[in-house]
Amino acid sequence: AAVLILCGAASAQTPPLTPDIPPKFEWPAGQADYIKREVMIPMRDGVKLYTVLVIPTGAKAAPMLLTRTPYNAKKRVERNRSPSMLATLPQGDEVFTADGYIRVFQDVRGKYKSQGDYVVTRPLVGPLNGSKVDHSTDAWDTIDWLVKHTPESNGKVGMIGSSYEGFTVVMALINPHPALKVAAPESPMVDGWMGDDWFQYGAFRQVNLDFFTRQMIARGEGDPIIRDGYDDYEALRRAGSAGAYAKAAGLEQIPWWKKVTEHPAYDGFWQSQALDRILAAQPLKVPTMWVQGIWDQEDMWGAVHSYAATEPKDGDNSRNFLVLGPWRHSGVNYEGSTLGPLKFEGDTALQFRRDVLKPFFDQYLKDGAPKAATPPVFFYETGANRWGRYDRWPLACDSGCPTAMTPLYLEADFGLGFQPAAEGYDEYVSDPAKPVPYLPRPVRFADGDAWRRWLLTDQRFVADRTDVLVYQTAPLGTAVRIAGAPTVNLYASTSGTDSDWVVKLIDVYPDEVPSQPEMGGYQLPIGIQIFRGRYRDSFEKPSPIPAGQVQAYRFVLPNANHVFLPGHRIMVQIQSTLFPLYDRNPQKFVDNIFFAQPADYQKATQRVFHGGAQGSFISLPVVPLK
Ligand code: PG9
Repeated sequence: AAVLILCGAASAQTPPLTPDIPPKFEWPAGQADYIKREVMIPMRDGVKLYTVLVIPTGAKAAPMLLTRTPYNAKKRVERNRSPSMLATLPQGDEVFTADGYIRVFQDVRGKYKSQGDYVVTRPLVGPLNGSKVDHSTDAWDTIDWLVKHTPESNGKVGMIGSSYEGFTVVMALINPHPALKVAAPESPMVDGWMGDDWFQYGAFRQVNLDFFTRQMIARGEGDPIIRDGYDDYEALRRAGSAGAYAKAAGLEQIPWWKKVTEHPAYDGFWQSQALDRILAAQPLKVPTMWVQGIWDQEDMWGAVHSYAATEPKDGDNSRNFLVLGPWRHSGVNYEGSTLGPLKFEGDTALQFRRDVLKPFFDQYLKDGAPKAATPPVFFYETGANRWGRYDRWPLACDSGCPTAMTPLYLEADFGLGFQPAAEGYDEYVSDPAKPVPYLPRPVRFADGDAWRRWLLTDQRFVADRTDVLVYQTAPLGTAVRIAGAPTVNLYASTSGTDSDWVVKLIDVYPDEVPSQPEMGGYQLPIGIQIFRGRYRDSFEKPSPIPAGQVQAYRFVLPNANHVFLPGHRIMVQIQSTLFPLYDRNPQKFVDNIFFAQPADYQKATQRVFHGGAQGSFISLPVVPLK
């Protein structure tokens, strides 16, 4: 009987060599709580843009939330493959998804499933764009189509997005469609030369080199640059100039690379694309919340400068709002209870999205929603670890603010203080062959975690280098609060004819921090800025630095709302390289640094002056403690 049973079982079994890939597989039709509608929306020039709407089942008179992206709309609505709308949409959308919003993502023209040509941050119709279409018209045409073809909606649209997606939000604010009721550009790319993505005050951001190939060698997802070594510091140092590295990597085939290298200075190409300048010239029609991370490692310029540009036209504080949270780039859309070594009071990103952003959007998008109690400025107070609500920003500045700036002087013997110092200088040799790294080596651009927290790196890893000057106060007896943009007033000379200057404002923790022992002595950057010296008199027309002559360099550090607590010290570090994040200045004036030759790179003796009429100081936006 046993034998019979075995034979019977064997005949019903799947033969062992049956191919394991079935000719056809169908997922069970689950009970999704949403429908996905994929459409091709026609633009005014006939080009159709791929758009995906995620609509809650049974939605009626629902508001629409639109993001226009170069990063694959289809993937943006597939965080998980799930019948749950909450699981399928991005984490940051949770507050909207849970409340019945229709979510819309669209591929910008030329990327992924959209038709047309891709032009990186395509300029507005005008001198740089002879066509009839740009992101402003594409947003207009999209919104027009959405309100006419989405019966589940109430005909009201909000736009949101970070970084490049934030740029497309800003573009939609220029001549906006009347159905665009509210907007939140998050870390928007606004001025690619001054401080967003491509350059910072003229220093080129090599960290973006992979973006060229990832984004521009294919309509879909491209690949990063091929590496011939583990350490990007070494690879880029060996290559020499950014141009030499890019040439070896094949980037000369990419028109955007050529455009960037043809415009190393702040000429008309960059000036006419700077969206904060364009916004300043027209009234803001749509209520807009400008959002940014305090330690945003990619787009430190866009949100605060756009807010500042539009604020004069918003006398009654009804349209222009500013938010800065303790986040990395785009961190607003993720979990925000820690950043690097810092721990906050709860999930600051969720607090913002739930308590400020969502009621703000509801007010303009949901029929009959109450007016939100939106603070004109919502800015996390680092150090004190709490949110601050303000009527204006900044609270201290050179003119027109409630409080004037306070000079913090570099002193002899590497001191730093609020009293003018004795005259003198300190010097170091900056050697392009041994540039100061921005992260402990090995440096790998592909290391996303390191990149996301680099702006909070403990600066002790370079503080003892002979090419880094370090000035600090005594431990503070009372807290010092700053609320605005610290401004560097550097008086320095170089033995070369060109030079970069990197200035860091740092909060030095006490030697012992019992609640978090690893923070003992930590040198926490509050702001780091690089300035390319050839632009000291004109961003548009660079000029050689006269060797050995003291020059004034004035530039702005990122906005801060920070409390240096009692027992902490304020520190300033000065150096001339920040590598390989930024390309190296050869320290000899050449026509175009992108193409500097190996022989152009030379050591230079740098002198930083303190005291007297040419004494360096930082203008600090010190404000009274609450
Ligand atoms: N910071 C990225 C970027 C924006 C615009 C141009 C190039 C890069 C981004 O995160 O989208």
